[in-house]
Amino acid sequence: MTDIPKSHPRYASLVARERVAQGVKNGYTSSQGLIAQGRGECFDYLLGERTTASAERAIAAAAAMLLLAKRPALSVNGNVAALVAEEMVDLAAALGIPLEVNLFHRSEERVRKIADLLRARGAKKVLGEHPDASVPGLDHARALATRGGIYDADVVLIPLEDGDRCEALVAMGKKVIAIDLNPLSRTARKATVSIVDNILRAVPNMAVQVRKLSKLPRADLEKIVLEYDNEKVLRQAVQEIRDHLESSSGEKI
Ligand code: PTJ
Repeated sequence: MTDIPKSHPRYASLVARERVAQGVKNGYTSSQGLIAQGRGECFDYLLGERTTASAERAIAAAAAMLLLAKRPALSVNGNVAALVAEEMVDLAAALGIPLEVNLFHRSEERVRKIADLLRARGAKKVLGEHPDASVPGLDHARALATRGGIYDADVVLIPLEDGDRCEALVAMGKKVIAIDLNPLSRTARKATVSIVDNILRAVPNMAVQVRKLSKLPRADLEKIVLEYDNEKVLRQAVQEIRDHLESSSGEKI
């Protein structure tokens, strides 16, 4: 890896870039993942590279929804593996559930490499290497899913996902939690809960919230979910971008 000095003003962003590039070199991240990271970076810049109030609200609702779920599932793709493998393992441990490798540009070799990486980071159980079902409405290998995992989950976390698959999972009747820095993306618009935040900040924050909220009675969790309004949160995320642009440019937008 390139040696990036901690004093560099863009240290966090350069490290993230390096991790995705390393994922491509190691064969678990797709080359398209580099483009996805660039797009994400751009939106993070517009947001001010911070977890906004709307993202905090979405993270709390997502944690409550995962805790209330009968069969929650956590999806991992090549970018997620490159950026937050350890943190996803910790989130799965906090919920006591497996992780499932689910790829857009699927190859059996990448699935195996990601599963191996997650196991090396401490994952107890990783699904996705032997899919036995297909998400209806999606073509080719990207539809593949596992019974007992994403296929029959009632709540699914899909970080950095493509809009089609998000829509197809919602059409199956699932509650879908997205992590996507673009509040205008189809994924963010179609998901039940959209966390507009960098996955680097969102996943550790979710694990903290899951552990904290797990001490609450079910009725309190239900209240958090009931009061959550995703459209409002997405409007607020766009407003937060505008506010940041106004404060950093000194121009009224
Ligand atoms: O590993 P695979 O084959 O499953 O492929 C994974 C990618 C991410 C390449 C694939 O799902 C893809 O092409 O995704 P998209 O359509 O580029 O969408 C990714 C979304 O994630 C975009 O809206 C980005 O803004 C957003 N994003 C990128 N990096 C981050 C991010 N959101 C949060 N944190 C990031 N670090």
